[in-house]
Amino acid sequence: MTIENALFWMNCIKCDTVFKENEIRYVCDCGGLLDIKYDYDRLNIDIEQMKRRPLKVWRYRELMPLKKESKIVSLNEGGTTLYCCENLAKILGLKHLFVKNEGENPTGSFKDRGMTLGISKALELDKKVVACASTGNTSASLAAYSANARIRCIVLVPSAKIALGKLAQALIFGAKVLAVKGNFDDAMHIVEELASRGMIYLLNSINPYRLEGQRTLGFEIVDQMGVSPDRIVIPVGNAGNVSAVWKAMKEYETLGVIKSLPKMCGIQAAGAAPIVKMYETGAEELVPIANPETIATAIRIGNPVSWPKAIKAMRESGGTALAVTDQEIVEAQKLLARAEGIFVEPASASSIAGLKKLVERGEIDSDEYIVCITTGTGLKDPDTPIKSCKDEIIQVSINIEEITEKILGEKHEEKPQITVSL
Ligand code: AN7
Repeated sequence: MTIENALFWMNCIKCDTVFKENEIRYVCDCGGLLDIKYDYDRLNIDIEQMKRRPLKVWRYRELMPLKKESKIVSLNEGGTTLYCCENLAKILGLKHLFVKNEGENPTGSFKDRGMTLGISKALELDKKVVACASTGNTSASLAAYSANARIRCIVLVPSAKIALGKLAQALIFGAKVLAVKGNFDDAMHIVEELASRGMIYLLNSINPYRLEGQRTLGFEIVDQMGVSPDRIVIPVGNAGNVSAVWKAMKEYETLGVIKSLPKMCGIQAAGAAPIVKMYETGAEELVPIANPETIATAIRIGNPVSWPKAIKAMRESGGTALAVTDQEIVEAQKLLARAEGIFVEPASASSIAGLKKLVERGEIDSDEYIVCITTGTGLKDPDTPIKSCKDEIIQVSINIEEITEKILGEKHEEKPQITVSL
């Protein structure tokens, strides 16, 4: 179904009901999630012209569901590096491995891609108060874009399990920070209720506009590589991002930009892996995990709202869903840092840990072109690396002999050794 004379509209993924683009709603009456659909014929999309613009989120503005360019709130997001990781590829026995490092975004995570559009849309819809529940990065990003847009921002975060750098960002950007005595899922439930009472404009990824901004991550990967990769490995928490990237790939196929599609591989932490469970059992409904637990606090989520879109992405693409343990995450964080010089947070390292596991299971062909998405910078959450590397600190006195001995002594290695159990 379409809406007459509209360039874009909202569409229920479950029952196909359509809603006008400016209707304030996050789900259909049937409970289904919403997607943004476009009338591509009327959008006048000129891919070659887009490609002449700088690699940034707003390079794709004809494919962004915003009517007024004057409403754009941008901190110069997108255009992150796609690293060709030859060292890591060699260690894992692969030939073509890339890392798309989303930690390079303005507030240090991929969330900025969604927030630039989400906040612009909030202004276009004349919303004055925005809010989200967050494990950290969403709150940091929403707070920054709200500050720039000069609108009120409320964030609900789990009181105990949030990386300090993320909390610091939400605070310094002037958001009203509510530390909920509960986990992310409890906070999410509350903001959904506040939204249904009309108190706030909700900018979690259940808001389809936010995901439309995030899907530029997929467009960028293709524009940087010139083709679609064979496989995209991506961390999964609330399950919005894997859905957004898959949507981008299918749209690029529809628009004739790519001929093949990647397999989408979603990685969850073992203590918070309800989508993996669903994938493994072939279930049609998600069974939430009551007390999710993982060192990767960003993806410590037991009841991800976008699961119907995410499971579709993995199943439709012929991909997979995989769980990795905290230990595997910590090792992968170290491995990526030491092999390539890229420092990512634990949740992001889960994509590397997941790839390693897929290789070990023989599920990957060494010729494949693989992109791992590292979703956020490691700098916001120094606790984990400090703990995992603390035994490597060498305590010394202010004594040149002692220091010389330590440098040249038994501990000396010609170059750092990367240990992998392959
Ligand atoms: C670094 O900030 O959910 O599957 O509230 O911060 O789209 O949820 C963060 C999620 C992966 C998972 N990597 O993405 C939040 C939040 C990092 C993240 C994810 C998050 P989704």
